Amino acid sequence: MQHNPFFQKMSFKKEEKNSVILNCLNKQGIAIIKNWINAKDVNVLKNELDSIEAKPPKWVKKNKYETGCIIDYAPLQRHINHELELLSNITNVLSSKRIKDLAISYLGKSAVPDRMLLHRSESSNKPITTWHIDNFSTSKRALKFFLYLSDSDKDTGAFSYIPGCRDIQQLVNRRAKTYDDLRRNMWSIDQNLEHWKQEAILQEKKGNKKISYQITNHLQNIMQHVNSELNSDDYYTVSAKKGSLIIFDPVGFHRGGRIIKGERYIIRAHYLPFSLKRAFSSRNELSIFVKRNVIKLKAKLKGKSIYI
Ligand SMILES: O=C(O)CCC(=O)C(=O)O
Ligand SMILES: [Fe+2]
Repeated sequence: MQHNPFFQKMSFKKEEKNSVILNCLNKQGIAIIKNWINAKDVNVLKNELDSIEAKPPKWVKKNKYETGCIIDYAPLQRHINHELELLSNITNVLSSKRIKDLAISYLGKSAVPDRMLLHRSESSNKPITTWHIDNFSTSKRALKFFLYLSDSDKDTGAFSYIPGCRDIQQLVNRRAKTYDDLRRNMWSIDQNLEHWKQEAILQEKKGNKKISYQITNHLQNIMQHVNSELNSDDYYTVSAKKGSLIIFDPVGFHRGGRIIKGERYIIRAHYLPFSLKRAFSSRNELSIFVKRNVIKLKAKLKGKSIYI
């Protein structure tokens, strides 16, 4: 299974040094690691996904779609609910020391595995997602670890990613005043490429010819392959065998492909810099954990004993 030749230079063996992988992530926003886990371990994780889908505990969020299912949980929930044996294989693989080290080197010391998602998709004439970027309410940065549990190519829903967008998109994201603005006006590729055009003009006016040229050049390359959110060729498709790990910065345009036959199994972890704001505001169970402890502490200060 061969993916687009330009992804070859972003593909590594597991033995590769972290510094080389990070260098690629910083330049391209994506790195692909072949054989991250072997076929036997893939089956263990796939069975874990199937059994949790069949009988999910209350603390996981199960989103059932016409075309499959996403199980979504914050790893800390297992601790809070004293159910450490559940999802232990998937959680361990997605929060291994190596993955944490890579996330910390890329995002800084405060990086934490915010959520884990287990995703089974069935065949459909719609793609799994349209072309988009991800925005987060409490963080400008994130890193995702996406592990294929089935072989994926253009006909089986492979993930697609446009390398080299990070710095331009971060520049463009500064145009948004609020998170709501980002979410509403800077999510799809169509919305964002319009912002890219305006940014190129603005940079030209400011005399930043080099940046303006870089934006226009990248924009033209992208538009040769992507016509709209739904319509593109397979130039940016990351075909890879089961057991491959894709690490990507979601500020670069990406999408889940169309599944013509069979099913796609993937699991992924979202690493974000930990922020207190997020701990208090998000639907992440971490917030419950922090809130509980703050309530306990306040009660203690007032001399009350409290159990929550
Ligand atoms: O399922 C896919 O291939 C795309 C997922 C995605 O958009 C994401 O992980 O941010
Ligand atoms: Fe996404």
